[in-house]
Amino acid sequence: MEKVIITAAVVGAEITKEDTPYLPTTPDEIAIDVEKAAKAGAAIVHLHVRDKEGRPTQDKKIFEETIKKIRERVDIIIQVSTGGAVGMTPEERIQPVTLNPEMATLTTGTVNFGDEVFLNKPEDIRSFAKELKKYGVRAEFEIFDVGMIFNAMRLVNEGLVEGHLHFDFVMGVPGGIPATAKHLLHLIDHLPKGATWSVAGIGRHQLPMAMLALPLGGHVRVGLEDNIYYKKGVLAKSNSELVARVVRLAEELGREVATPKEARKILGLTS
Ligand code: KMH
Ligand code: ZN
Repeated sequence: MEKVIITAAVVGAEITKEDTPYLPTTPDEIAIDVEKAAKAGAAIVHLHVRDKEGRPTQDKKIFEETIKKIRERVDIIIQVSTGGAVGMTPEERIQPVTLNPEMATLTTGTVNFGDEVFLNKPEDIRSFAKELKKYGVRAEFEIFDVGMIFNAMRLVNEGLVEGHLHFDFVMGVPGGIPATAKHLLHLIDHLPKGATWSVAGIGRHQLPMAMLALPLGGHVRVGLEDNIYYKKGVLAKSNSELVARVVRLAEELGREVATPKEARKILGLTS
């Protein structure tokens, strides 16, 4: 089986330091945390940033500073978020793509997000896809429900997304697809041939979904963006702790963990 790519979603837009003191929020904190996660086995960092007050922002300068600090410390594939936070405008959200990161997320549909709405209009999805193409940034489709796979394929059929196709199933968001084995198999079933996939289980679903992905040949996303607990009632003390657990599970199941270089090959990021 292919080596497993572990993505560390280290910050996100929703969790605060009040929720967990272990959340990195400044560029320095994020860079230190990413280095630890990379050393633990993460090949990709899914990156959000925060302003000085710790609020989510898509500010290009803060992304630039954070990416620079990460790159000074460690080699890891940088995947910027274009999702940002609920309520941000498309213009705000797309900013980090202009920094030419290797990857960026691309959510291909609107989804209820708890009591809020994560809005992704068809026209905005197309315009995001065009920007990614323009800057040579590889998309990771963020799939919050099964219809979003078909929306992604429309972009491919329209020529707006080219090259290797990689999907991340975000499962267990209240309003999105529930995090169950049956739903995971259903999502995998609808992928185009040759595509790769990872799964990000939200909250208490993070560990079981990661465990399911490993024998199924999928890749895994973990991190404080999606889940702040190591186990019930016990906060994870760092993103690296969550990554290290997946590495141990992968080893037990006979799946080797991909380095960033190997992940680039799997994802077609290198020629
Ligand atoms: N914060 C969520 C509303 C992404 O990064 O692309 C969107 C999100 C997805 O986190
Ligand atoms: Zn995100």
